[in-house]
Amino acid sequence: MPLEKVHLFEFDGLKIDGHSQATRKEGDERQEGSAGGTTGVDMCGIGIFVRAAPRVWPLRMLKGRTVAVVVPCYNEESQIGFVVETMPDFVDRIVIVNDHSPDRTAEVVKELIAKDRAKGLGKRMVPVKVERTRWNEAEIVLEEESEREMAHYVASQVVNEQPETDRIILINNLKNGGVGAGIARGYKWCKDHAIDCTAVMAGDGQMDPGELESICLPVIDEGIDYVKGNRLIHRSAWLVIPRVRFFGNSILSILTKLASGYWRVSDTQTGYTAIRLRALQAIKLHKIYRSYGMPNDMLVKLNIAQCTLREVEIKPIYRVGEQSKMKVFKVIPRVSRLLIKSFFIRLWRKYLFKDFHPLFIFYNYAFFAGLVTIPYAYKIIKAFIVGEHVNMEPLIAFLFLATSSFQALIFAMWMDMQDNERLYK
Ligand SMILES: Nc1nc2c(ncn2[C@@H]2O[C@H](COP(=O)(O)OP(=O)(O)OP(=O)(O)O)[C@@H](O)[C@H]2O)c(=O)[nH]1
Ligand SMILES: [Mg+2]
Repeated sequence: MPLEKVHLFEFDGLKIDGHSQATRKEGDERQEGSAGGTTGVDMCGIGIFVRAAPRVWPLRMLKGRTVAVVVPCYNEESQIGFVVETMPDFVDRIVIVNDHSPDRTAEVVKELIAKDRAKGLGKRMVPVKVERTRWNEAEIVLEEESEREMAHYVASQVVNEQPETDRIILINNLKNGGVGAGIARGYKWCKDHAIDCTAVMAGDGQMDPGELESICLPVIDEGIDYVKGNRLIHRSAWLVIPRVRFFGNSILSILTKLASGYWRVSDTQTGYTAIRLRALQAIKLHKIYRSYGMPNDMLVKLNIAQCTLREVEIKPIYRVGEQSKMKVFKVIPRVSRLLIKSFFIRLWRKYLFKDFHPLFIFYNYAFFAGLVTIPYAYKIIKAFIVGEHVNMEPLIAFLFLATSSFQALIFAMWMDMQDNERLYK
């Protein structure tokens, strides 16, 4: 902690700080800090005090933009220290969401906060509020709605005593909400503080901090709305990723292409991402799926909001002391159900209510005709098995419905791909 010389003059027992405000330069870092402790000796009434002034770090930023990293944690007492200590310097805030872990995660993070605070304070960051003017009723309404939505998040509390200046923010959920709920809460903090680029890194140390910059830069430099890592395109993927996870991830990636409309996306299960403020504001954060299907659900929501997407190659990292909490065989059917539902939500919201597109008709006809085909198919197969004569009528109906349904499906997918091409950057 740097020492600052402060001259004190005593007049009738009244001490006056001789460090004149007028001598402070505009933007002087110290203006942001709270008063530090005073040490030293006051000799004979006129003394020289040496006050330990807390150092205030300017915002670190990446190319002049604020960056925060949300870290969801559940029972990560052994890993979180490493994740925080290796966080790149340009990160302005590390928002750790501890999801009611029964282990010492919260205590470990509190120790990290104290240790970090001893190095100096972060520049003040407070929630950004809209000031009412004649023309911004719309922004005010949105801000009020965002405050009301707080009731829909898992109840939580910000633990920091100095949340405005601490670089590490600890949010404790009062009950376990799941990884998606944890990230959503971290996103909310970043949205309220108008962070330009918000990344997500797991608390289990499976993400290389050296890759954070390449994940954040497209958001900052090119204004891409959402950037996600992709481990499956890394040449070591097949060798490093455990087989069950590789196949599970591949199945969910295929379903996510269909559901989300980002047809070129893969490795949908990675959590290493960065999002632009505009995109955080475009989706309802409290509605994000609360468990492991969160990255998939996020892609669907982003697509409906017409957000652009970029994938960046990252390394798969396993066996670094992490303990996965994911039960793959439970997660796959759950996320698959979510994705089927999400597909229809996207279809109706994006291609009927928000903006009409003929692919809405093609998809719906394909499904309708496909359903009507089933009884005819059943009749024909049954007749075939028992050796009965098949009437012409069901045969023609079956052929017509099956072919047109298949053709409509192909057309719909094709149009869907074309329409979404512009969002994949
Ligand atoms: N907030 C919150 N975080 C969780 C929860 N479960 C897991 N996490 C965190 O989410 C991150 C990823 O969880 P993992 O279970 O390792 O899942 P994964 O890394 O996607 O998958 P693996 O390939 O199995 O490691 C870690 O930082 C966990 O601490 C939870 O219930 N709530
Ligand atoms: Mg993990």
